Amino acid sequence: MKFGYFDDQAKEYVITTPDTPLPWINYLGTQDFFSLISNTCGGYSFYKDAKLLRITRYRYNNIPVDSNGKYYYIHDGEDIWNPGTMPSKTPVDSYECHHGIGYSRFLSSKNGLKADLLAFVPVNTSCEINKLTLTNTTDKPKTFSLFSYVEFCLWNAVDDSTNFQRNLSIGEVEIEGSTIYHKTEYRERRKHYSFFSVNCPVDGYDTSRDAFLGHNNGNAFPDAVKKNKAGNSVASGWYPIASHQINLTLSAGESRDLVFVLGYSENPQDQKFIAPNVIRKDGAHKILEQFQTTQQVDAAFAELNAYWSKLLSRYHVESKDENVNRMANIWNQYQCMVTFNMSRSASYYESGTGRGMGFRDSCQDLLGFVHLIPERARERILDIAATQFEDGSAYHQYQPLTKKGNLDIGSGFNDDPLWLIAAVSAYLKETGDFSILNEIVDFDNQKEKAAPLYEHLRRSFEYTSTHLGPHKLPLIGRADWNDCLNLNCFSTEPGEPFQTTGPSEGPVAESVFIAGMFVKYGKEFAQISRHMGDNETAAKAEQEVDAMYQAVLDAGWDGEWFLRAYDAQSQKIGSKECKEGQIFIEPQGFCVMAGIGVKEGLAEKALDSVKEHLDTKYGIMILQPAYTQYYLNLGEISSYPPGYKENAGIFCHNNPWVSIAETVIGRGNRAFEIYKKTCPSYIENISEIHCTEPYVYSQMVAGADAVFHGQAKNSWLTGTAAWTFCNLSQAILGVQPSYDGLCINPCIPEGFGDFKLTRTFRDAVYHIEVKNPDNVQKGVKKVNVDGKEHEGCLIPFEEGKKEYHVTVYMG
Ligand code: BGC
Ligand code: IFM
Repeated sequence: MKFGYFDDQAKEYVITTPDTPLPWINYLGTQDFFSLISNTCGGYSFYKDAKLLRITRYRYNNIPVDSNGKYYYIHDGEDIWNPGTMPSKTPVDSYECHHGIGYSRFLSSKNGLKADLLAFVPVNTSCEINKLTLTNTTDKPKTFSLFSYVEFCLWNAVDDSTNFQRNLSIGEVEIEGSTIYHKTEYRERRKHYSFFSVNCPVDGYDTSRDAFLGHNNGNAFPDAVKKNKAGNSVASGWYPIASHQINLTLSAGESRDLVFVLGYSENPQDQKFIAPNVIRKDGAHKILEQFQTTQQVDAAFAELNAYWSKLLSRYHVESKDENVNRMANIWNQYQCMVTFNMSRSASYYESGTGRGMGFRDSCQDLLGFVHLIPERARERILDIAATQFEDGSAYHQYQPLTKKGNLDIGSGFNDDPLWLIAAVSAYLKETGDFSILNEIVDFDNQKEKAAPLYEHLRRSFEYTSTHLGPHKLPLIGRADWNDCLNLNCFSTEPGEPFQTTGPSEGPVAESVFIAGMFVKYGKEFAQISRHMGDNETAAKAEQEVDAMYQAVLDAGWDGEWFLRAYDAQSQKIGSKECKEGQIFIEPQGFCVMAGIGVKEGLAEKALDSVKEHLDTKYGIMILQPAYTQYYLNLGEISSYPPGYKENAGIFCHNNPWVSIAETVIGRGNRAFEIYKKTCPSYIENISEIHCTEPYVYSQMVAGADAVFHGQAKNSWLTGTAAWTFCNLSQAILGVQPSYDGLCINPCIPEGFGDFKLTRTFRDAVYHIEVKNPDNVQKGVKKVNVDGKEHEGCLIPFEEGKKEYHVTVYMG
């Protein structure tokens, strides 16, 4: 069952009912100012950091689940209704929510009054625009009133939801014509303020939540709206909000545009001549004067669309398969931008207050983003690397505003260092900009400890090679990619909860997954070293990679598949000898991606085992059999009920690893089968089972052991976005950036047919045609570049050349 449809022309998903199985959201904003917005107008805004600079308030864990947002109430005759239907839930005569790329649009109507609400964050401006167009479609004049509503958050979202003894006394607002300023904390010279304004005179306003809603009222039918009379309240402490009242009369057929702007601004540092509580409004004025007219707003919206069209055109495929085209050209790339911006901080499943930017997460997000805006990827790499410790290990997370490592979480996830190599090598391949390796980057954010980025990579590599266990496999530390496999969490008492903050590294527990990473990214590091002319380091790295390869063959192979790990007692994890958790997905995907076992014939076996033991119709599960009881020696993983999350859920993130691994051994049919199973567009018609948004990936789909097999959770912020984009764009469709140029080597299913691709690579445009006359799954028999026959799949990049015409004949 579907709850809407894709409009590929408009690059939109059109939701046709407010009653989606879960809130289906979108993200507004490209750089600093961001909003989350659901299909019923729920959500919130923040500037740079969802924890520290939260602009509007949202209550997670609320009832109903999605019940705060930016709302417009229309009081027309007897009815009070909202364009997105929430919070009044008054039935409307028509409803559509169009989630587009960087904007959302709500089209609804009631009693002959049509509302068209367009929400977007303009490029390079710290505000969200809500353009509301109201049209009287009857043949008589219509008189009604409109009320806007946003609830301010007192900036630090954690403090805001906990420190009431203070916060209920500090709220301050100021009103200037149609602009309401939220200036709590301004008194403390914290620089920032926000404002909510409309481009017309108002008939009233409210800034006190209680005055607007009425005593003990929810926000479904505010008192002021019911009475048709704003209270002109001026909040002092308690709960500051911003609401405008606008009375309107529209003649038959008449339309009226109203432009609401929610903005963020910072006052200049030098404000010593201004009383601390008097707001400097010039920042707000500058923003507001750009959006006073419909023409200005339409121009800003056109600019946003042009911005996105240009970005998305950097990778564009035309194949017979509309799902592939839609995901590759629109939604998958879009989600990659969102995950790049948010990491795992703010979604409807991440509160924005817990996790900032993840070291491993952001490194992986970058893999799917680097082709879009390489300059931002560069900046991100340098920020991430600056949170690395001198020994090569790293803070697991950092706060986006301060860019400082998060002390509460600390370090000890032993896969982290290698992800930095993954990110940097992706950047180098995309851009050819080796100068980044000479950038001087802090360790632990301390200037006195800085070293070139290349040295950071060397220490990443060395951290792993110097932290090996008894089987010469990498020590796992607190966990590797699988956060919940905590093999060093020694609980003292039976039944006591696991402690992931326990000894971060036992001398014994080892990870075959990290071994796979080390082989894959160790090879990259060696190649990077050669490019730097550091042949000695390269040769040493290659030796260590070879040794690790051997260690995996010696101690990481279980007979039919790769083992997952050794625990703190050196017991096998992910082995046929185990009672439960006999096979895990991660090492199968990663070891084969790294090339381990390919020539020995083990790769094929491992991937066949994945199919046999882990596959379901909704995707590949992370492990089997699920843990049915809690095992103290395994940590959080077995704390989950069977079928959910890391305990045998379908982790969408590592499905593409297996799909890519299949392309390594040339099995295009199977690679694509795997791709399809979790691909949002392919499973749109089971939205009632899948439940999350059909246009983006979710972190997890419940596995076969779960009660709700097939139901997804944690949509949007997942490494799945980047990895599936790598899978589709590089492994399946086969356009692979490499240090020296673009390599084209597709691995597609039979019957996929010919396809065309346009790829911007280092500011040159590659027009690629892939022809497959023999209907093979992999293999290139002939390449033509600019009309000339070309040897091999790699098309070297030539400085200054702006266009390449490439034809690839598979066979
Ligand atoms: C786990 C959480 C864990 C988190 C940390 C998740 O996938 O299921 O329980 O705390 O990762 O990164
Ligand atoms: O690898 C992690 C990721 O960092 C956060 N979400 C879950 C994944 C698997 O545990």
